[in-house]
Amino acid sequence: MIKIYGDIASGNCLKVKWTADALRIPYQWIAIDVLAGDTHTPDYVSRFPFAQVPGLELADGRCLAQSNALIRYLARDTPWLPADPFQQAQIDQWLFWEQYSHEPYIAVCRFVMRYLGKHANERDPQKVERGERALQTMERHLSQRAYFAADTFTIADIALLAYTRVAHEGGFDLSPHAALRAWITRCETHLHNQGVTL
Ligand SMILES: N[C@@H](CCC(=O)N[C@@H](CS)C(=O)NCC(=O)O)C(=O)O
Repeated sequence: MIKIYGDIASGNCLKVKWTADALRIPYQWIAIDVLAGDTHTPDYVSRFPFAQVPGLELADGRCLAQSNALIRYLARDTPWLPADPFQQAQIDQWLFWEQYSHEPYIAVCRFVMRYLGKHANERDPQKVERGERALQTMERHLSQRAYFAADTFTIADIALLAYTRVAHEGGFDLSPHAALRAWITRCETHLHNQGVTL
């Protein structure tokens, strides 16, 4: 059986958990406490060189890191990652964008407020501005479509849902973004129907 190393408070880890749960992939969850420094032990770093969660260990001991690489691996040969190369590239463009232009702002502002206990005013203004810009990009895209990279739900939606649905915990107001809010509900319903507990 595969092992997923994760911290349940982390959206990056939840992406992997939701994917495995929805696709009925059996796994053992190894709880890692990021704030306690569990990702920096020699044993953990020997498996996962970036010293971060999530991590995936296959039954034969091979290890893989980076949330979007993990969901891409788990969703292979399923409708969540269609075989068509161009469709895969369309999914990939959102996976890369999520890690470079969304997660570093939306997730980091949430971390600062929820885990460091800071007030919204204490967030880095540049991160706030970039986070707002990311939400606007999503709203613009979703005003024409139901899902990010295809007519149906794919791993691009999983990757973007994890932190967007809790963006308010980082001080972001989703009320002006009607298409984005409708997409969140659509994705949550879809995952719920697949048996995922969010
Ligand atoms: N690009 C990585 C980011 C992973 C990441 O930032 N993980 C955080 C928790 S959400 C972590 O492990 N932080 C601990 C640390 O950096 O020491 C991914 O997508 O997996």
